[in-house]
Amino acid sequence: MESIVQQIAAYRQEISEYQVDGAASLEAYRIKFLGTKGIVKGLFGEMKSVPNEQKKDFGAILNEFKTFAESKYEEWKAAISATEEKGSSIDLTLPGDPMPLGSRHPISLVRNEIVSIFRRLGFSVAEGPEIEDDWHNFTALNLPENHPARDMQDTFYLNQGPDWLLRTHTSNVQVREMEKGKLPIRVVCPGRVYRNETISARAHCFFHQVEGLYIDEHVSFADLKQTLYFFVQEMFGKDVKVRFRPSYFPFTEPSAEMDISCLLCNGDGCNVCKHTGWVEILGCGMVHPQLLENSGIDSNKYTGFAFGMGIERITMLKYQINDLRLFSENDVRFLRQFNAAL
Ligand code: 2NL
Repeated sequence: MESIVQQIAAYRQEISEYQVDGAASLEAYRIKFLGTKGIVKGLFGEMKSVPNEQKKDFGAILNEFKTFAESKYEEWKAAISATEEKGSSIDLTLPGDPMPLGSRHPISLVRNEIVSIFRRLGFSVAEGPEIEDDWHNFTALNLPENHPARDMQDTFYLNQGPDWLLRTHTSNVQVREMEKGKLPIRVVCPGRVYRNETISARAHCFFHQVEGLYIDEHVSFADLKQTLYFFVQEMFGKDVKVRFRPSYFPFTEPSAEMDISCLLCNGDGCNVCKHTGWVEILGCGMVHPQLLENSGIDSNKYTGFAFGMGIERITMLKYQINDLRLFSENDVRFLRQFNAAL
């Protein structure tokens, strides 16, 4: 009997050190110790070989061991079912946590709208560098050496030297298109431009433009007018009226500015149109022959028109925004007011 009692003590030690980490190891434990051919059953079988006077003491030791082995089993089983219950308590049918969604910036919305109108007319989109050299920003565009736009006061020059600057318009992209020498050209060029201005409600050191360029044989001022008239009708509605006023740009000849009838007062006169009934929305003209020649295009064979508009200006008209600074302050109370679509 001594040796069996020692054996039980060893089993007790084994159970104390037993690692149960899930249903499989728990079942292995049950089979080994509590199963019909298990250790506890086996020990009870030893009862018959124990002398009668020791049976009572042995029976007590055995019962105590059996209770220990069974209570361990119940303990582990409860722990496992508790973790399983926790797992299955996740309700997979509950709606998920909402993902915070931003909204598109009004400048992006209006730029996309402008670009998509011109795409429908067969224009494609071209982009180019914001850091530009003097040739592509000024010289190729017929801006003479002494032109005020070239002044340090108006243009951001880079420390690298007088040849490098932040573009003052997106015309640099169109110059690069012309230099590629592939004709006809029909592009719109959206992008950010920079001017050295004191920041106020009406001016900023950077803003956004869409410029357009169409060069082919027989392109006329009538094409220019009809293209821009179509654009205005798509952008502002069929009831909007347009008018062209003569103007001057070094890169176009003849040049014009286009007004639309005021959207706010319908032409009757208000603050936005300064009581004229008209608001200016873009500049345009026939590409100056010198520009074509600068890029190696035969100006006797080809003609073209070009235009440029400020996206901020169009956005302010469309959404009745009265301060340019709102576009770059990133105040979510302002930005949230615009549709996330598009
Ligand atoms: C305005 C006026 C304009 C252009 C931009 C242009 C570009 C090339 C050739 C000829 Cl490469 N013209 N661009 C022409 C007329 C007016 O912009 O008021 N923009 C905000």
